[in-house]
Amino acid sequence: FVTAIDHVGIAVPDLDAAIAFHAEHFGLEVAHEEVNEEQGVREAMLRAPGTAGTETAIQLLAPLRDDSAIGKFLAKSGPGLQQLAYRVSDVDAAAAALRAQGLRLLYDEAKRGTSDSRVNFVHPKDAGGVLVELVEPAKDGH
Ligand code: CMX
Repeated sequence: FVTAIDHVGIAVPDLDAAIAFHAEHFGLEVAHEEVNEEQGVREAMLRAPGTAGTETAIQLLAPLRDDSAIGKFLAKSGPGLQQLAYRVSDVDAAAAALRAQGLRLLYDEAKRGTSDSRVNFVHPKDAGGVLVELVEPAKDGH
């Protein structure tokens, strides 16, 4: 059910500084930026220049609050890779299939992710130490 590697997420303390770093050293461009209050993040999706928009993105995640997932990750592990996100066509079906295989999903119901996508997560302890996000893009292709 995985159709692509959607993005790799990096926890950062300062979003603007991280955007500038990735532009200066790697030439990555900001394709999208938003605040997700429920997830407690300010985030940006970065892409290589000239790519159409469906290639794997780098997601920079900065905490809005210390008690958010990213705030806690930074306090415990410091800045760095926080998640790997697979694109799926149906997040509910993907979550159900993984649950049936005995993996723990973080949410009973999918939540809102970047650009009105629907997301769920596999617990990192059930996925080889990697927080795996499942992303079903919004139907209107946001
Ligand atoms: N990657 C790998 N391991 C991780 C991890 C991560 N991102 N986050 C936590 N862990 C590990 C911890 O180190 C801990 O390991 P030990 O028990 O060996 O010390 C274990 O998982 C459990 O951690 P915890 O402290 O009990 O749980 P947390 O309160 O840190 O929560 C998690 C962990 C995954 C449940 C939480 O980060 C979460 O709900 N994540 C999903 C939401 C999210 O990441 N939102 C931000 C991004 C939003 C977006 O992508 O749009």
